[in-house]
Amino acid sequence: MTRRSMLASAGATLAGGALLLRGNVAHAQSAPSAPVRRAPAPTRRDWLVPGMPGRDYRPVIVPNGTKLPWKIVGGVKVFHMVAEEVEHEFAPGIKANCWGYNGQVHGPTIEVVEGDRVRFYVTNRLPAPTTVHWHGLILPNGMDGVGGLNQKSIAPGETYLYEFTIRQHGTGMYHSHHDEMTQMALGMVGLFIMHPRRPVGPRVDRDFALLMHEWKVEPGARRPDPNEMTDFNLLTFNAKAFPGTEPLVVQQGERVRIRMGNLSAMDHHPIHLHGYHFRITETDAGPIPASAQWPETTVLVPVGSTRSIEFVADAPGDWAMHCHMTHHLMNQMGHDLPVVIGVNPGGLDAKVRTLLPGYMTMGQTGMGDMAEMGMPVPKNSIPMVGAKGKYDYITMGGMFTVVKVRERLTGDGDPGWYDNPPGTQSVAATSEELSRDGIDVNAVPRAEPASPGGHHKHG
Ligand SMILES: [Cu+2]
Repeated sequence: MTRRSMLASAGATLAGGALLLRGNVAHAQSAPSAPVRRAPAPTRRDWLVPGMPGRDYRPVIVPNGTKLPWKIVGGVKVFHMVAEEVEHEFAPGIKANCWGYNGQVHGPTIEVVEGDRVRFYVTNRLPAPTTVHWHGLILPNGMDGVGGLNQKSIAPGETYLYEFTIRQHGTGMYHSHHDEMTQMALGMVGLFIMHPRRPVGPRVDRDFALLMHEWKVEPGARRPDPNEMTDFNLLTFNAKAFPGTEPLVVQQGERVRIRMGNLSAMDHHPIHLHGYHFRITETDAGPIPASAQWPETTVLVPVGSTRSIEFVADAPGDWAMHCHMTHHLMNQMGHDLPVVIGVNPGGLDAKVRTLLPGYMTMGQTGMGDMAEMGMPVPKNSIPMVGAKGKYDYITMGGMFTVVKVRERLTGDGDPGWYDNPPGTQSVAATSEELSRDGIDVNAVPRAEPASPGGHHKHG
């Protein structure tokens, strides 16, 4: 009998004990006349002593994030989550009134160990009912948190109790499962990290966790629009759009894991890491055997899923990591604009200026120069792309961050920009280099046929 099957069979009797507890609390608060279903008392505990950070696991790093604190009562890890309205900043310059947990959007990351007994009190301070669903977790049906199906929804002012034993390890999530479209769009999501009780696989030195989401915050508005279906204008890692995203800081030679979850409303995200080949080591249903792990440079993280990747950080530098859907690299107002690339405004600007003083046609060479030239943006909004980089303007926003690998780290903070060793960086070609290699920049550009029947002629 494996440990998992042992836990599973013992857990069947424990589910009743958990119901009993929940029933008592709910009884006292909300339903004095409802009959409380009495379940047989548990015959034995199906959980282990609480796993402790440092001793039993190395805590995950959540860039821009927080963790949910806990205490131990009678061998059980006890948490308290408060669903409430939260003012959240997506990037410097844009804030919105969201819904989250414990003052955070997304909610704080939950971190536990396989075999832990966990007890979550959930207090609802929202004006609407809510529930918490523990996404990807193996648990008793009555603890699964689907409003109406598995439990009464938690009314405003009520506190409900969820209790179960962690019977797996890997990366899960949590989110509201009442009026999902509204409540998840407003931010009621979080990560649920479960460490193995004993080490599995190669030791990981840095263990990062990112949760992806997408939002519609109209320029100037203060409330994300939960009704949006396609035109999201803030694409986020841990609820931050670049340049609000913290870098992932790594020392050269370390083994790195990056856990990624996706609770966007409508979009899967292919996350691409530069400079490395990584392995996809885990889905939300657990680890992938080493023989079945895929080498990749991009990992597709579908909505409602998690994926973990691992690599050894042998190459120092500032390596971009971003969603490869290019519209997910734009911030507000990067969408739905007329195409004016290549347009010669001629006398148009002067004519429009008689009506709109200061008018200037923009975008004839694309979007890249728009933020850099300081295009004014409406109140409570941000430029559609980027931030100043070391060498130039970084023409990406949204779901973009940087993995900063350094030969030697002096602290855990942002080490600044990477200094490329001389001779290892792209710079403008000199006339000596051009003449050495016979490159005439004014020559007609050439291409050659690439198929046997090819008759492509150009130059
Ligand atoms: Cu994306």
